[in-house]
Amino acid sequence: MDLGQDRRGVDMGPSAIRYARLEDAIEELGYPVTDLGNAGVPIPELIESDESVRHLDAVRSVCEEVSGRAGAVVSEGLFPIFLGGDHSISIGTVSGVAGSSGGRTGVIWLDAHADFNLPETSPSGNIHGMPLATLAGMGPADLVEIGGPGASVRPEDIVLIGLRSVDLEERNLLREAGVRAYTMKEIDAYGVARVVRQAMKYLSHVDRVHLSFDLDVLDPEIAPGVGTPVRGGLTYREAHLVMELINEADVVTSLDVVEVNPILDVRNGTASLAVELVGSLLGRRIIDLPV
Ligand code: 5AB
Ligand code: MN
Ligand code: MN
Ligand code: MN
Repeated sequence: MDLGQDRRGVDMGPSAIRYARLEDAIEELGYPVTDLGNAGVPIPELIESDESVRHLDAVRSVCEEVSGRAGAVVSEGLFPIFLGGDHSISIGTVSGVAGSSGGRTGVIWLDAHADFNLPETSPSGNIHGMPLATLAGMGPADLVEIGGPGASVRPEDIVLIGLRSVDLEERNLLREAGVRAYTMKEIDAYGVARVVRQAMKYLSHVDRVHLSFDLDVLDPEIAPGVGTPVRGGLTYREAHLVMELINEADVVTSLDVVEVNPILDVRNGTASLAVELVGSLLGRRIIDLPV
């Protein structure tokens, strides 16, 4: 889906990621994969939106479908991986995962942005800047209700990592909600390993963890194929280390891979890097010897 923002192309993200052989990469690790195909998404040229929140109705109906399908997969005890698409799909993925699993769902949000805007604070009207606030119960009522009434996750069960572009009013919302956030400053100052270990400790009380991976958390030099690039992101090795350390903690139970834009990409490099990083998250080792 690319209805949550105004630059065309992220709707082709899932094709690019499949083409970069995600399925093979996971099967090589010994896990069987079933591809459930695409969600039914209208193309923006065919729908009209005079909404102040761009394409609100269409995003709601897509996220409702995704939420239902997410819930069904989790109920079977399986690990769902959701390919975006713009980040508004996470309103569907996280609400579905959280709503059908019982207990508390924690969220790790890897992103250059906080995605914590409300319609009233958004500078763009784009829903991909609002999913996290929505999941915490604060977004447009129509979207908050997806997957069941009320918030899908508690603000204190959310950790943001990699921030470097947060709007002014969005900062106040994050502070008031009490969300834990590690910006690139903390990563530069303490190192990515310490940040990830602290984040894991912070989330140790939850029953399951959803990892929402916006490719724009990576530096645009290694991941140019994203809609909203911001300088100063994770390096190649930092990104792998984040995934390797999250794998070591063995807590993640569902995953989004979002915001890949093949139109802006170079030789499918961003999608290929996404596939590599999912491999590290799911346990690919450089060497199998004990150290
Ligand atoms: B993404 C911005 N904060 O709300 C807004 O890529 C950008 O899912 C949002 O992280 C970026 O429009 C959304 C300016
Ligand atoms: Mn995002
Ligand atoms: Mn982002
Ligand atoms: Mn984006």
